[in-house]
Amino acid sequence: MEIKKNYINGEWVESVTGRTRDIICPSNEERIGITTESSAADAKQAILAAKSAFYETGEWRRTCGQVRADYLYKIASKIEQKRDELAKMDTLDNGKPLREAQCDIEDAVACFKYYAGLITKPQGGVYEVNDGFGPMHSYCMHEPVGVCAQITPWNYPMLMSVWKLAPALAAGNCIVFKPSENAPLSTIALFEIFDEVGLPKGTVNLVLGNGPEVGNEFSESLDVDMITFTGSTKTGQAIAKNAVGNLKKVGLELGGKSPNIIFADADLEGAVEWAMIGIFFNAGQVCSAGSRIIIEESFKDVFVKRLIERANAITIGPGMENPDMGAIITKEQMNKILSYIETAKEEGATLVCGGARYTQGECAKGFYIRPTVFDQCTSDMKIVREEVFGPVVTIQTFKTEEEAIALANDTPYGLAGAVFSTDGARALRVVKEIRAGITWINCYNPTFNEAPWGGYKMSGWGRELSVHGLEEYQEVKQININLAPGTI
Ligand code: TXE
Repeated sequence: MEIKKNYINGEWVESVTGRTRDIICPSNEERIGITTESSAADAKQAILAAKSAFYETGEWRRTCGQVRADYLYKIASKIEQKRDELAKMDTLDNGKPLREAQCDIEDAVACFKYYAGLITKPQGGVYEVNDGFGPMHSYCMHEPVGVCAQITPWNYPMLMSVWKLAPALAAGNCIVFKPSENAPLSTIALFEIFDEVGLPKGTVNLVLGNGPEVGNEFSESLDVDMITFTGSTKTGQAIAKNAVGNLKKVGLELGGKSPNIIFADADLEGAVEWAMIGIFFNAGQVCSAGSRIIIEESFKDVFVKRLIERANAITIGPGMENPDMGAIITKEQMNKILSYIETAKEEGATLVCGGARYTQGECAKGFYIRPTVFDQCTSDMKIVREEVFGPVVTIQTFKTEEEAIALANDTPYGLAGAVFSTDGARALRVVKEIRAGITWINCYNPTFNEAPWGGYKMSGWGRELSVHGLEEYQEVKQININLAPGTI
């Protein structure tokens, strides 16, 4: 099996450590790849390559927006050409159903195209300044931040990489990138595409390895101007602390414990189907997962009965066979989810569905968990307070609108939330009160390249996607010109 290498300054290179890492398929525990395993020294080399490309050569940042857009369109079309291969890679690496991986690849193509289009549109502005200094012309322009370090998780291997790389490249930055060591294969293939389209040397650099070695070097380095990260809140906090050395810009997309509020006047079938998408899609390994169902008391019994019927009907299996739900990323994550389930039982939550590892048939190998529902939950329980990141949902009830809002906001997180009701004014009123960055009414989880993605509170800093996602990777410079006669 070929050892996949780092990509530094336009060359594929092995880590100085000589170490390697086996990449394991969570669906059957088989080895599907080998990567080089890097250290801080490799990360340093990549950072120096990006620094030199940005500050010395400056080729990428000096290209006009249209030229960068042309590169981004070429990248999008190469991804499109390799769509089947890339989708299969994500399915094997992550365990998700093939159909979902195919959607991820389509979204990745659309994301590159979106930022290619956006970077050719007007940015900046002209200001009407006071004339205390004589006649002046004042305007501002957007510039790239510089060397951007980017670190991604394993739940959407290709898509999370693209959400970061597309806007950062569009803005003209040079990049050092570390994908999750648990699912790096499609990102390596993406860097092969970058190589094929001929991005200037040092513009994009890939370092394969773990968080404590490579990730730490990225966040601590005084040569990195910005770090963006998607992953756990705990690691996000560590990154923010490490980043203070040179006060680099920090973008964080972290965990969540998002409320899904359901009123008694909601459409039953619709609310159940969306609630299922909210928590069982990608086996619940979604930062925005609707992991807390908060339902009007009078509607609970009928809703929970239907939810259990539908959850029990979910097919589970290897992603390549396109089941409803695939595997959990690693044995560690699976055990972590199982331990949350045990704690919930001990704390008095009522298990009404699932609650165990799934080992039937082909699933005897691999890491599978049955869709799990806990009823009779209270806000003080660990299962309600902490991110499980698996197919586990809690049920709490309310009698009044105010109570629903209070329960929804009783969390340190603020990533997402939803309201289900056929009373439009009420749905709008309640969604306005949810302290979260991403909200839905009568649906759960639809995501758009055009709309900003990110959290309040402990769910992070900054936004990805949309025009806001581009601006995260830009500095704003004001330029004031003296218009006094004879000065220019
Ligand atoms: O996350 P980590 P893990 C949450 C979810 C999950 C938990 C643990 O609750 O159960 O995190 O998952 C890199 N400096 N989310 O352990 O450690 C690491 O190599 C710099 C939510 O996988 O945060 C990987 O590339 N980087 C989430 C990335 O951080 C470090 C998605 C994510 O790993 C580092 C994934 C360090 N010190 C997990 N330590 C979401 N928001 O979608 C690790 N990393």
